Amino acid sequence: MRTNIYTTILSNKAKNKKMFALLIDPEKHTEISLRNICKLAQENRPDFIFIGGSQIIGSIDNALKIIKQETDLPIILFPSHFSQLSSSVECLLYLSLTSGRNPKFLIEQQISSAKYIRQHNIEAISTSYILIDGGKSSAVEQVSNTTPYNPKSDKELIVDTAIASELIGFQLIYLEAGSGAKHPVSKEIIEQVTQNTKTPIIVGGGITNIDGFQNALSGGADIVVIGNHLELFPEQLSDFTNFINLYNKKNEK
Ligand code: 1GP
Repeated sequence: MRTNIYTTILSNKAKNKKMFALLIDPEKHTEISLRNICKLAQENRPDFIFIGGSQIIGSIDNALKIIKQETDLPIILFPSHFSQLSSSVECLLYLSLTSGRNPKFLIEQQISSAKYIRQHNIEAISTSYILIDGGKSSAVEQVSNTTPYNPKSDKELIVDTAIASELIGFQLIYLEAGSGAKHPVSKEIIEQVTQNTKTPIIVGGGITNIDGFQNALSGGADIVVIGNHLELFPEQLSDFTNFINLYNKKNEK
């Protein structure tokens, strides 16, 4: 194992240190804008760079090379499809779409990629990926052909899915409102999940301001992911990193 990012996540959670992941979708960048966001990341130091996107066709190796030239931050592949796997990746979220009932995204893709992950010694962090309707049809929904959970009528189901994920042994639970969601996952849902589980929780989708960021953190998210908003306004990265640093100073054990 070249890296052990999961150990870092667990030790941060034990200290109540919240984490922030900048999501980079290489398809949405030119080389110049990719270098720019990575330089900002290197200066402002979110905890992780997630790399992923639903429209990626072909190899992510070039984007990875650029990211690694500009920053030494840990990079985690957040694949929408396991064909995006690359031997240049050191860690990935090994996602199962547990809100959906499509075997392809529950276990089949994982089986197809298992040997490759083993052979290339990639750290795979098993992640229960729970898609919650964010008010806009998401790419995940379309690609996986599954229905997201309803944030109002499926609250119990969301919590039960999170508990089941923990019982099964998933290492992370990702509460996802979908890329560019109109409504991020509510604080109430995050609270209900975190009150019923001990597994580290990732929250993402549709977070565009400090209020949304704070809601996710105070609801109990361990890692908050922002993609779209920082693609549009990369200069705001420091607002989020400054905020989480202060938040952690006040709350860290
Ligand atoms: C999407 O959770 C991530 O899969 C982040 O979403 O791009 O809306 O921030 P945004």
